[in-house]
Amino acid sequence: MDKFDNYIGGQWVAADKYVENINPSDLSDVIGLYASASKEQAHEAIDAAEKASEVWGASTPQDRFNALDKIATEIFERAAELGELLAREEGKTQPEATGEVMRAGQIFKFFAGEALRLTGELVDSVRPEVDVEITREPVGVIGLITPWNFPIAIPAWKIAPAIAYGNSVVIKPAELVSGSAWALTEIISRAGLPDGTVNLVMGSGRVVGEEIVASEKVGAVSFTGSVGTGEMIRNKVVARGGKIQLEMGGKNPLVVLDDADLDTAVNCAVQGAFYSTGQRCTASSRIIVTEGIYDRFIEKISAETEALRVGDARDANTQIGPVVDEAQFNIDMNYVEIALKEGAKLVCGGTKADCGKEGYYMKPALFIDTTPEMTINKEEVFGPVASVIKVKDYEEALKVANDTEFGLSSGICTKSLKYSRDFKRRAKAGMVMVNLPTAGVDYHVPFGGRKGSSYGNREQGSYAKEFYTIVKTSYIWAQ
Ligand code: UN1
Repeated sequence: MDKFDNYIGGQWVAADKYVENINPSDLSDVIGLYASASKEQAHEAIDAAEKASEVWGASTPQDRFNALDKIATEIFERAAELGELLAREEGKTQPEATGEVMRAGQIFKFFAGEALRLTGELVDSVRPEVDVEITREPVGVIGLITPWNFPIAIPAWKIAPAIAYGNSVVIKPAELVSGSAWALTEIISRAGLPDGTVNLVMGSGRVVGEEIVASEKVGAVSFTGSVGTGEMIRNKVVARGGKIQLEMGGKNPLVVLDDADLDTAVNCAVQGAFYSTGQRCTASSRIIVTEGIYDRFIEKISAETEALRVGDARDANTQIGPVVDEAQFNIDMNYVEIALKEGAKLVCGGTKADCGKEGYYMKPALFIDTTPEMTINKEEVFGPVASVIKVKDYEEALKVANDTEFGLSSGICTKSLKYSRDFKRRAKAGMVMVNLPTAGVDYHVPFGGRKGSSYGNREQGSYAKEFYTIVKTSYIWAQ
């Protein structure tokens, strides 16, 4: 069995412990043994990053462009192979996985360009003969803690801006998907960065994550994951004066109005709710439908959900891959039970699917006759489970859409310019989608939410520099 080590200070370093990376489509398939770092290794990585930040922080925009561009080029060249690895370890379908790899490449290309475009400002002082310069500097060492549902794109959208703006990085990927992070790091290791600029420390949150969060040497922490962990991290990092950026859950509404194109609306709902097995913080988990289209909508979405082909992530016929692991599978099933107990009507799915091999296969679950107060409409499931809420009109739909602790992505299907414009303005979310699924975002524009979904600066696009740089104001008297 192949063993995969951590990458610290420009060296591959063995660990005392390794964990199996198991394919959720076929539990007999072990992808490899991946290092599980000790606290000491996490420390070494932070020290290496601190040392490297002096060197890389002084690099030129050309150095930064060259490294990022080289990484992107190799990601594109190896997209099919990396996509297969991703599908195998995480369970999203091969086209989704390859698409995600391409997204990672595009992100590195985008930030290669951004490295060349970092500008400052020159302002006249209020005092005579004095100029004021506003410039951006690297933060120093950035700690990155990434989730299992986007094993390569999320590491990419945190690593790429970090190094484009001259920082060094310690990344701890989710243990379930170490393979993609390891492969990305291996590509990065050949990009000409100074030793220690990017360090990979695979391992548990309790060991590695805690060291990153606690270390005074880590100037900023960017985290994507659950609300509970995010809030704990925020409290610790803020208490020691560090910068923090959190992307957490969602309970994203998709509003369908009477005048919506039925095919578009059903397509948005099915894609948004069930693709990537519903394991996206941008998933459309609350489908809010006005009464004039309700019956036609339910008939069509039920038929389409029922027809979705669940199977092995790497089988070309599969539309919905397995749930990522046993723990998540049990969580999903538990939510199905709770919804049934609270009186929601299950119109399809919600049971284990038999796909001929041992894996965490679940038939996408669609509930109707649900009310906004039900648990299923309050808590994030993070699985192939969606619920429909019937409302009278647009105003009620908007009220229900905003009635949530989260605020990441909010969608509406309508042909009305009036309602789409109003929704865009009044939706309490970081992102609004009109006639598009709530999930599936571009790579060159800001990403993030409000309320319980996000905290701190936006990720991605040129807005990423707010988090990955520090502003300096210099006063110069031409004496
Ligand atoms: C997308 O919908 O394209 O963890 C991206 C997540 C998000 C990314 C969603 N941070 O699901």
